[in-house]
Amino acid sequence: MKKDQTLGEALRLKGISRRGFLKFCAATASMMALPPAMVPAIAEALEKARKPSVIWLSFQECTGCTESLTRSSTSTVEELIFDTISLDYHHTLQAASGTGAEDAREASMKENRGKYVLIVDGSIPISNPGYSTIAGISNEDMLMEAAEGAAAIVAIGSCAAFGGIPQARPNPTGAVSVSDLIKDKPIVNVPGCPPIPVVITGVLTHFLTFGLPELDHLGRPLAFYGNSIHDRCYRRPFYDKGLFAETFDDEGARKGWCLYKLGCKGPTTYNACATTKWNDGTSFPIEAGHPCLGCSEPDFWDAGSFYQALSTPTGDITRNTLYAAGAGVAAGAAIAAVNRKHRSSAEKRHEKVTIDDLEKESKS
Ligand code: FSX
Repeated sequence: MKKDQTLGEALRLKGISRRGFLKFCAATASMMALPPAMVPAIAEALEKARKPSVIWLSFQECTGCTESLTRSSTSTVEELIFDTISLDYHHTLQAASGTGAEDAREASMKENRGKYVLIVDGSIPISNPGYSTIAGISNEDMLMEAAEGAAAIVAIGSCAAFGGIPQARPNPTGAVSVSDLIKDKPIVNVPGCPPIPVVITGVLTHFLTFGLPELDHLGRPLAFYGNSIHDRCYRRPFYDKGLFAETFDDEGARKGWCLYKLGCKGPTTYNACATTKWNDGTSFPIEAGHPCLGCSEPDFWDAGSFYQALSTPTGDITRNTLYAAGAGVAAGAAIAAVNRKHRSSAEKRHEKVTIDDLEKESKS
């Protein structure tokens, strides 16, 4: 894609049909919790968008976030849109290495000053600058320099968003999150260990079309983190009826009952796993029979045993009190009420619109 080419032009050159494009816009609207009436506006904004420069820095992490993004089994319009950003620096994906790669980063920061999107994955060690360096530059120095000229920062993964596993007790490197260090730039947190690929591309798409998305109190886009896993879980009716698996091989487990008593953190975890799922919408951990670990919440690694039922879960006091009083139908209903307050516009994601409607609308 040429620098001055719009995204619409680039997608047409790649052979994406108008129908395929509108289908993607409809899915994007639904994913971003925007009403169907916004689809033509998304299509128009994407048509005209020019590729932004993106600088991606990886610090203390396992590369799971990049693996998540690149492990899509089929070629999708989301991937093509991701192709059409200018990924000017990503030390796992770039072809350049050594001084060539660092020169490209410096040149891109200079050329796109004030306009580039900075994506960060991994936490930043501040106990000793030598714990993690790239090209001899400490993670902290590289972050501060790159953040200064960025239009916005996206902290991908729980490590960048909240400190993640590197920050788990005893936190030997003094790991901190991006927002612990940067206070004067818009930061979007996209936690998860790793985050869902379509959530990463959804956030970038939102930025391309309408700028920064609406965020929750932890800086997460409400469109993806506005509901708890529990609220959208297909096993939820069993919870409401008090039907629980007690072990991994009992009758309840075989019948697909609720995993709450096996330690599921779904009630206190906000993410889109139960709706977007993983591996191109194939499944998610709870569907595979494993409790949610709560990986998109702060301190998930230290929050308690993964296999012990929540009794005093993290989260607001109302939920803690309810769980202390015992789980059941009444608690489930009350938790749902608490969660509803958290949701805001995310409710609108399930409104439906057909592709034929959109084609008609775009022609009129
Ligand atoms: Fe952390 Fe990501 Fe977990 Fe790993 O980059 S969120 S350890 S999946 O790789 O940062």
